[in-house]
Amino acid sequence: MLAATAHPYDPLTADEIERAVTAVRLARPELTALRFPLVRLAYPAKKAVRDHDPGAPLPRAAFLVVYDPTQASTYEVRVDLAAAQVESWEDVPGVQPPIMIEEIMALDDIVKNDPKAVAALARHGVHDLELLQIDPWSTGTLPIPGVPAGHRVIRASAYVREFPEDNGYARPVGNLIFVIDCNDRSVAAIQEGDPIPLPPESGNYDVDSVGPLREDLRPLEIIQRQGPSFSVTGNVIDWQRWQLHVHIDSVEGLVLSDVSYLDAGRRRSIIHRAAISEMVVPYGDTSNDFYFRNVFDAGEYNLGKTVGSLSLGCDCLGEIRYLDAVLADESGRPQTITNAICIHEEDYGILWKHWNFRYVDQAEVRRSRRLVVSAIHTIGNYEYGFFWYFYLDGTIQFESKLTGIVQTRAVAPGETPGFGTLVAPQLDAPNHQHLFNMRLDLEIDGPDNTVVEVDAVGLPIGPGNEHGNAIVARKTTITNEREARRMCDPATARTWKVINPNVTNRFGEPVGYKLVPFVGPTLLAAEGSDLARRAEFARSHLWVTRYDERELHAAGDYPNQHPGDGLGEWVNQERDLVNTDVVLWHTFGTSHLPRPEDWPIMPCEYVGFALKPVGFFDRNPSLDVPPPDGHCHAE
Ligand SMILES: [Cu+2]
Repeated sequence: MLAATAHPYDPLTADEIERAVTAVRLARPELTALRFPLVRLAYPAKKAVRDHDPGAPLPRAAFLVVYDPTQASTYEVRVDLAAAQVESWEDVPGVQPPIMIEEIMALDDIVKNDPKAVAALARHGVHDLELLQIDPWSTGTLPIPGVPAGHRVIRASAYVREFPEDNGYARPVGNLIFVIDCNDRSVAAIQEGDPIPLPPESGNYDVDSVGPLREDLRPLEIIQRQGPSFSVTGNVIDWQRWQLHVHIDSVEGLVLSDVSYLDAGRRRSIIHRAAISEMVVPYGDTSNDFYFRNVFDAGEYNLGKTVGSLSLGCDCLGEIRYLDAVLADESGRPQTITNAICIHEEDYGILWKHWNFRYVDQAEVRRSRRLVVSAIHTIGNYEYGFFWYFYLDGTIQFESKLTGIVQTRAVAPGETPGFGTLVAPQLDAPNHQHLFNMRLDLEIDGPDNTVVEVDAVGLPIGPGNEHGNAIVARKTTITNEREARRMCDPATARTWKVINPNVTNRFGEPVGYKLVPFVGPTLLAAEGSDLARRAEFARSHLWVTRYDERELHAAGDYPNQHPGDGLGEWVNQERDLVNTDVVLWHTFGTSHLPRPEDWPIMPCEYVGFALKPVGFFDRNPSLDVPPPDGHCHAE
């Protein structure tokens, strides 16, 4: 049962994880080799959450994906936590759970202990295996030589380090890939071509490697003598009129729930739940080392488990509050990631201003600030920072910060890469994409909403528009999942407005929030390719579906070694979407053509979107923000 201060979406505690795993083991004691790729809260029914009185008891349950490597079997199990009893146990045939961290950790030994692999490395000039780095690549459904059906596969690439802290991505071993059978813990095949010399330069970026450092940066300090303007109670944050619940999920990472705004004493719902439902990073290089490389970081790698521990004064500045994350490892033990979520406020320039220069020479200006809720994931070579921003004017924004180290490929001296950029001598950074999908279960003043596509269009010259200057908002209601796939249109400043037809503002118009895309690419993999089927979600900027609690992950629950599932399948149900519980799925990201400036470590690249009120309020909701106090300088 929930404690009095708890929220129905509070993640599993360490104790609850242990209870759930113990219940699973006791239910099937004959299965002695079980692994636990996923242990998460079994989300209570949405209606129960909506109707939940704070402090009232609500049953708690856990959902587990359990893998038996001896049988290559996957099970989905639900555990009643109060009774510590298994409620349901289902066999899920034909799927592979995500790649497990322990499988990644085993790669070094598997490769270095395989005589064929050692001989291949020697052919490629690598003789000292002590510091060899082996990276894991998911494999999709491309043909896999030498592996029995149903086995788990990782393709592995190798990088040479000269000392433990050395950046291995500076020296990829070219034209050499190992196919690993994770069930047999063996090298099933070696895919190699002619040896390529190791690139000559190292690529380190720590202080000792890059000095001398510039000396003309003076301190810039954030001081909040009276503390921050937010409060944190359990996993619930209150800031200004906003209230929201946050936690880290093992698959999705940072999850927002129950986002509401207190408007003249009335608490108004905006987001029921928002999280990254999937993300795919496909590489565009056709060589032996790269043609198979695309990763679904959520469904194939458990994105949420890659969250890092943040430290004061570096990742965030000012008055910081942190929340820990407790996630199960694959043996089912709870692990605490301290300071996984950072909560702080940032100054954000001006909120609004007008200088009445003609008659009274008077200016009114207000400062903008935002609440920042963030977490940073490290997935192999890359960092993804997920940042949610809440503003004083009702705007919500999501930003992903992409940084870390670009993926690399060795090329022969003098060779110009066909599908990438030289970032150092003989070092190619192949072109690739980062495509995120945000599942937005919005709830604008209640559960029943409608999505309207809005284009700003100019009208042709004609009656009533004799001068050809007319601009109108062209509105297209998305009525059915048949029309659920939409694309951005920068020329018409296309947005998608989510309205509640049952609640009107003072103009008699339905209240709404609009999704403002920051225009970016969709998937570039060719029609008919393995990846185009598997990453169907990334081929449209927006999808709209009718809410179904089983639909959480845009590429399906098990994209690892799967031919394709998720949004592309679900919309075939052609469910009606008007004045009902709708879910928006927004694909956004970037096509990354690497620059020399991205090496040896990449300055942050930013992608994301905003949610803005449109007639949700009757006027600018930030008029009551007080003017700046005593900190303005005349010169
Ligand atoms: Cu990139």
